[in-house]
Amino acid sequence: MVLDKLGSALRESLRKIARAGYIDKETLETTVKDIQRALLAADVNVKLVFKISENIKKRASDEKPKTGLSKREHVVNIVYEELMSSLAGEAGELKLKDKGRIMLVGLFGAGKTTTCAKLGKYLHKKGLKVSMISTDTWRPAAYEQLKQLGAENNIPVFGGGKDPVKIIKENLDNVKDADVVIVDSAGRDALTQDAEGRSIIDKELTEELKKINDAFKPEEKLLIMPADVGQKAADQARAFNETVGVTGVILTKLDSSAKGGGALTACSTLGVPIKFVGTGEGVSEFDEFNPTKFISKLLGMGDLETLVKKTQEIFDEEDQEKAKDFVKGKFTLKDLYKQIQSMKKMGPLSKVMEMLPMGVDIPKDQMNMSEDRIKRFTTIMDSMTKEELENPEVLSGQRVKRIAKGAGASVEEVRMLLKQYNMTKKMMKQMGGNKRGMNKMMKMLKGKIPGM
Ligand SMILES: Nc1nc2c(ncn2[C@@H]2O[C@H](COP(=O)(O)OP(=O)(O)OP(=O)(O)O)[C@@H](O)[C@H]2O)c(=O)[nH]1
Ligand SMILES: [Mg+2]
Repeated sequence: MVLDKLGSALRESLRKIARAGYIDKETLETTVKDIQRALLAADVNVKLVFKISENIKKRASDEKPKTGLSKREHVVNIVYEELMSSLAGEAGELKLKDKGRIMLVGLFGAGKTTTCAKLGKYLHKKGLKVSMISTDTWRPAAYEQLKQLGAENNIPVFGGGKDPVKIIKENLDNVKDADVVIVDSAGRDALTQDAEGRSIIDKELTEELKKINDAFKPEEKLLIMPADVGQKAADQARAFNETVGVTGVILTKLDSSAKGGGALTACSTLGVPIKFVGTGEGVSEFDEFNPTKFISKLLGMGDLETLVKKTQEIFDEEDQEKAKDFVKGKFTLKDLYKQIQSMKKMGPLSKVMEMLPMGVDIPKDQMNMSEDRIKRFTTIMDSMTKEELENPEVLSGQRVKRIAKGAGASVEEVRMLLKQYNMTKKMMKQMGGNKRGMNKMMKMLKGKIPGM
């Protein structure tokens, strides 16, 4: 993913600073060059890259470290601040009235329909009553696509017909009880050009969006843009803004593009707030965009808040106690079993790990527990006794054989599970040993989870 590449390159340059005994001019030059290279590879505008590097160099040599900060921390902090101000833009929250209305706009395949469902689910989870209307009469089966996504997430979807404005008008009554209504609109292939060579939206779509805007009167008009549009993001934002007055952007496909820096900086330069980001095809792969968190994560400073929030949503009270033991490395196979189930809900383990602070380096292959393997492990654990689950130490060779037989698995597989268990335990202990990160995490957990 874009941010993987950019992130690891940036983290590597910061690590170099951290390793350097003393920061001289040469170290600074090399670091700035590394950062430049990373930003350019992520499609960040050349001029902006130049500005960022000049600022870092100038500030690092002119400014004195703040009290309590070492020279190294000072430089890391400057890098962070410079990236924050030029890369991340404003934090964007939804600004909705009592009866919130949101309209999604964007070009073909940008991810409007998927995002409609993602946003619907996000608001639904906040306890709001959500309804969706599909006004896309352009793409065949657009209404059915949204209806299906809605049904999977218990959100009513309305639509059907040939005239978008009529669809809105006919369904206003159906959605009158909803707290928030989201409209999914039609797209077009690409921007066209006007007589002066400016990129504009196709005339027909312009008319259509304007009419929907007038009939629906949404407070939020969100432009859905895939991260891989790169520098063209600026044109898109301007063109849609001229048509309906864009109030924010949802950047999609941040998982699959190597060039997300272009779209990010374009929004930041234009001052259009990015409100959410899409990070996968799944309906849950959707996050609020918070610049501080975003840049912290990119630089490997750990996105603890998000992790805590996700953890909170998933663990019930009993599990919260367990979670405390879990991160201390104190847990049995039974807990692993439970954790595996919870992790499945949280998303891939690798994503969870990305949110942890820098310094917890876990080899990628240790995280990649595939769905299949999780299923196999679950079956194996199902054929263990309560005693064995609670005290894995009692597992003798003979017991392992019995379990394998009971689960229709090989002895190898059972051993693999035990290895995974020991590895996870060790990993958690290591994390517990990473005092700074851990303390920070526990502190945050204490504040957020009752009883901790
Ligand atoms: N990897 C990834 N894929 C996404 C994301 N968001 C959407 N997609 C995929 O992008 C494709 C297009 O998504 P849609 O939601 O149909 O796009 P749309 O803007 O409604 O497209 P039209 O209705 O044709 O204009 C689908 O295959 C989605 O699964 C994302 O955040 N990450
Ligand atoms: Mg669509």
